[in-house]
Amino acid sequence: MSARPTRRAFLGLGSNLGDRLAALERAVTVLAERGDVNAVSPVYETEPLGGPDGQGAYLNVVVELTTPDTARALLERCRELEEDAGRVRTVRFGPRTLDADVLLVGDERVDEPDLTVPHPRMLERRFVLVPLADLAPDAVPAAALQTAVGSVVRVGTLGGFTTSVTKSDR
Ligand code: A4P
Ligand code: MG
Repeated sequence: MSARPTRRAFLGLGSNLGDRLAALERAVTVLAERGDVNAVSPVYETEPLGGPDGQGAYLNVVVELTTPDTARALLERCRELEEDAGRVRTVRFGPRTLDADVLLVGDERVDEPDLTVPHPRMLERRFVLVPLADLAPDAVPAAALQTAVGSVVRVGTLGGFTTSVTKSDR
């Protein structure tokens, strides 16, 4: 019997309520319990896109996994992370303790009512593309990086999961 093949997958995590850094740290720690976390991007403070006026800035990271999980299984893990963070869904794009999105899962494509992969809005969002490019430059078209919107500022790294990437230091 052979093990299921693993693929490179990327999840986007964001928080703009409460202790934002602690929420991201906790989510990465929970993800890492499965042993398939490969790398975590630097942490970026990012301008909120969409949702009500006046919401606070987000902290965002992208997490890379090498995993046998399907996109659907990863959506389930994202939902568990959001529940663990005590997220209550109110307004679409509204403030949240944790938003966890499935960005890419190898070359898997899903187009279902509750799951679209690659994530349908990722190419428009600098808060996704900049940290994704830190981990996987080949996954980010240069043209998209130029046209994507929203300011992002690198503010640090998550302890214990620092990547060796130095690109965004320049
Ligand atoms: N869903 C479909 N495809 C996916 C996918 N690839 N990954 C469904 C995750 N979820 C996916 O999401 C609604 C439903 O989308 C889920 O139940 C799932 O079945 P939600 O998280 O409940 O609601 P939401 O997040 O308010 O809406 P949505 O459309 O998912 O928004 P996004 O795209 O997640 O954007 N600005 C900054 N700076 N940083 C952020 O992190 N995040 C958002 C949320 C908006 N603005 C932001 C940030
Ligand atoms: Mg979401």
